[in-house]
Amino acid sequence: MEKPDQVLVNGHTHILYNQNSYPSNEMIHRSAAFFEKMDARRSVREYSDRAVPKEVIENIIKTASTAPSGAHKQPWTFCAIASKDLKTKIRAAAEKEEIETYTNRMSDRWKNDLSSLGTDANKPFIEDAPWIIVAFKRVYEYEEGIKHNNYYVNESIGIASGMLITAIHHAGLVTLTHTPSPMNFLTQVLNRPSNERAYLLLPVGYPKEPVYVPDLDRKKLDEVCVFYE
Ligand code: IYR
Repeated sequence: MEKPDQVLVNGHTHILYNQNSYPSNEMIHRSAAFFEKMDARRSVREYSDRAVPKEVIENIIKTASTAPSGAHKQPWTFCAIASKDLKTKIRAAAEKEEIETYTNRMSDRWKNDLSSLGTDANKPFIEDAPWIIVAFKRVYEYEEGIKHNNYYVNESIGIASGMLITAIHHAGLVTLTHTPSPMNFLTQVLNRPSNERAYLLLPVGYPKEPVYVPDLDRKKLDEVCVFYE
C-alpha cells in the first residue's frame, strides 16, 4: 500500500511517523532494564557544589518539554537558576514559608509521616546545588491580545516534571521535588509574568559524598496495578 509522507487533517499537515519497535523478547529486556535504571532513582537532599555544564540543564529541560500537553500548548516555563545571589534569596524565602509550614500548617500525622524521611524547614540544597530548576505552569496565554486559558495545565506540567526527573536521573545527576507552600514568592523573586504559577522547585546536581537516603520499599506491582484480561 502506498504510504504518503504526509496527509492533510482539517487542513493541517500530518507527517508520517515511524516509532522504532522491537521483537517481544527484546522489548521485555529493554523494559526490564529501564525499570532497573529508574528503580535506582532516589530523592537526594544533600548536594555537592560541583558544577554541572549548562548544556546538560538545557538538554534535560528540552526533554521535559517533549511531554504531551493539552492541545499541545506546552503550558510550562522552566527557570534554571545558577546565580548564587538568586539561590540565596530563594532559600531564605523558602525557609521562611517552611518554618511556618512545619510549625503551624502541618498536622501531627503529616509530620509523623515525614519523620522517616528526615525533612525539616532547613533547605541548604537550594544554595548548595549548582542549579535550581523552578517549574512554572502557564495558566493562560495571550494570543493576539486575547487571554485564553490553557487546557489540562496540572496534568501537563505534572507529566513534564516527571520527564524532567527522568532526564536528570538519566544524566547521572540527582534531584528532589521541593514544594515550599505557598510558593508564590517565586513569582516575585524570579520576576515571572502573572500567567505563571510556581509548581515545583528542583535542585539539580551531584550528591554530597557520602550521601544517605531513607531505606524505603516500593509498593509491589499487585499493590499499584490491577489487570483486566
Ligand atoms: N513541602 C515541605 C514538606 C514536605 C512534604 C511532603 I508530602 C514530602 O514528601 C516532603 C516534604 C518540604 O518540601 O520540605
